[in-house]
Amino acid sequence: MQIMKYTFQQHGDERGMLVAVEELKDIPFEIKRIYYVYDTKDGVRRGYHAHKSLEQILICVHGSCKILLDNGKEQKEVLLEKPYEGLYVPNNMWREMYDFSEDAVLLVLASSYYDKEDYIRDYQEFVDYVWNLEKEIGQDICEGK
Ligand code: T46
Repeated sequence: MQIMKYTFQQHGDERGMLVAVEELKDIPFEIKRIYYVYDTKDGVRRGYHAHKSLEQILICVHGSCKILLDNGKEQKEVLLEKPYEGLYVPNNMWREMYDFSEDAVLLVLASSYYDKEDYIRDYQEFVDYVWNLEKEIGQDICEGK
C-alpha cells in the first residue's frame, strides 16, 4: 500500500511562515468542505470508518497525531507533525486517528459535502465491500493509492 503525502510549498520570511493549498493544483480534487479536529482528549482514538467516495487531505497544522490507514489487506501508520505536509486519504480506506498531542489541530480538506450515507462504520462490512468491489471490477482498487 502506497502512502501519498504531499509537501506543500512554504513561504517564509522574517515574519514567519505561510502555506497555501489550491484545489486541483496542490491536491488532486476540488475542495467542497473543510473541517478541523482539536482539543482531543488524552488517549482518544477517532475515525473507525471508511468512505465509499470521499477523498481527503489531512494536515496536522499544529501539534502531532498518528493516522492508521487500512485498505482491507494492509495497514500503515503515518505520523503527522508538520504543518506543511498533507496526507492523502482516498476512498475505500479505513482510517483511525490517535496519539493526538494536547495542542494538536487536525485540518481536513474534503472532496464532498458531509454525507452520512458515504460512511462505512463497521470494519467487516468495509472488508466485504472492498473485496466485492475488486471482484466486480477485476482489479486491486487500492493499487497505487
Ligand atoms: C474522517 C475523519 C478524518 C458534521 O456535522 N459535519 C462534518 O463535516 C463532519 C466531518 C462531522 N460532522 C459531525 C458528525 C458527528 O456528530 O461531527 C461529529 C463528529 O464526527 P465523526 O464522529 O465522524 O468524527 P471523526 O473524527 O471520527 O471522523 C472525521 C470525519 O467524519 C471523517 O470523514 O475521515 O474525521
